[in-house]
Amino acid sequence: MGSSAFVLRGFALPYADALLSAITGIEASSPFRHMVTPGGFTMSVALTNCGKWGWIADRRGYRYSGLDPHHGQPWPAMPKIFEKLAHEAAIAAGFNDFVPDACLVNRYLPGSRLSLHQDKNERDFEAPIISVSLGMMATFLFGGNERTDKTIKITLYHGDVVAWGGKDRLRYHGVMPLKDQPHPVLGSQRINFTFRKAG
Ligand code: MD3
Ligand code: FE
Repeated sequence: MGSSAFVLRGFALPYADALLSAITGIEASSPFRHMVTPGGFTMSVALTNCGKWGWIADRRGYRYSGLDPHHGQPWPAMPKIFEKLAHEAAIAAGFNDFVPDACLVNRYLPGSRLSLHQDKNERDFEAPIISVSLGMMATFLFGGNERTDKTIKITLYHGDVVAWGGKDRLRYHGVMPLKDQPHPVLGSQRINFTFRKAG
């Protein structure tokens, strides 16, 4: 990967049970939903958030909001164990003092995909992003700073963590349509958490 992007294989395995049981609480108040992009496309990935800020898409654009538009209430708090995982993974990748204030939770089913994009709704591009994969494997696409730059493919497995920042922070990335290769614990789904400093 780029010089400021790191794949930490299996780093989240000790946290997997805690992450999965926390999802039950999060989705009870802020359910997974398929957002509609400003262009009018319904995302194949279902998403929810926890933490102070949640990422949303609607016909007006992409942004972070302190309130879940589903019910107009704040997003569920970020569990302490999420903060700890993100902080420890950041340190392992050489990013000190990372304290996330947003956690996007993406749920993929067979066929779900995420087209090439940059993560640029955050206020501060100095902070890294930490991504945690659980469940079915996915083929991740990692491009350059322009949409048309060549991409490389990286397979991400249950428990893998990716940390990126610095000069790689704004690189285009995406996820290929998921194949149905059921995971022994999660079955036919993949859950991805991305921890960010949004505010
Ligand atoms: C970006 N999620 O939610 S995270 C997203 O697997 C998102 O759900 C994907 O992109 C997912 O915005 C991918 C993993 C990742 C890894 C390395 C990157 C994103 C990256 C390097 C540069 C930029
Ligand atoms: Fe992204």
